Amino acid sequence: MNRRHAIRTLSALVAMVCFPKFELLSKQGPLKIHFIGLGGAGCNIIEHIHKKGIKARYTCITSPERSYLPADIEFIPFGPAEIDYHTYKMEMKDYEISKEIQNLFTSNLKFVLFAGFGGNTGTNLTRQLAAMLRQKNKEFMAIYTMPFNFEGPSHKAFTLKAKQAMNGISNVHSFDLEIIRQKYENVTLYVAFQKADEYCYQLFRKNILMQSSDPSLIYSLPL
Ligand SMILES: Nc1nc2c(ncn2[C@@H]2O[C@H](COP(=O)(O)OP(=O)(O)OP(=O)(O)O)[C@@H](O)[C@H]2O)c(=O)[nH]1
Ligand SMILES: [Mg+2]
Repeated sequence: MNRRHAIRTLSALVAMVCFPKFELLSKQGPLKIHFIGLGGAGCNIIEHIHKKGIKARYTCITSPERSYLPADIEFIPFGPAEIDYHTYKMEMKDYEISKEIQNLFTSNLKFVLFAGFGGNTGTNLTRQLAAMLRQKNKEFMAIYTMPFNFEGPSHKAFTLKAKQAMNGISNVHSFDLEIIRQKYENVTLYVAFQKADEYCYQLFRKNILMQSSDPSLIYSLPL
């Protein structure tokens, strides 16, 4: 732990001891954070975070439409609504970013992008948007999962290429789904993905708490 980190951790501890929790909670407005899910998996991750009751801005960018989303998760359709697995090809490509998506990034919130790497939408959008946000000097973080080995070598190769393309960008964190498989051997895929969504949240939480100078943030981000 470096000195800066130690001071932040200490301030957070002092705040926890000195201020009654209810006092801090009652003063809290929405966080200055915009969670953005890219592709199917990315949107599952932000839905998981939303269920924790964290007040922030949420946007889901995927296809097909998710008509059941809570009113405060904005939906932007993007990518194929249906996939033909016989002809599906993963490829590094630059999408045309619509005005609607570009307009999301005009605010001064901190953008947190989530995706599961493995499909075209989430993988390519994360790579493109991270590069765009860096170029615009926006505050952001990107968190994505790397696919299970059983998804096949072409998934691995494609996602590694995208990962390498983001190598020079700081504040990008990935999590390998194989860790879930090794840790929880006998769970269904549904449960494994739920665990993965939680890991992504924890990765975000750990990093934002390390970077933030606001010790009360710890109360807004449940464990
Ligand atoms: N964390 C998490 N990962 C998932 C989930 N579902 C799928 N994945 C992983 O995410 C990868 C990408 O899947 P999707 O998000 O459905 O793909 P996409 O980005 O929508 O891409 P398209 O093929 O263009 O629709 C998969 O290869 C899986 O490894 C999920 O619910 N949670
Ligand atoms: Mg999709």
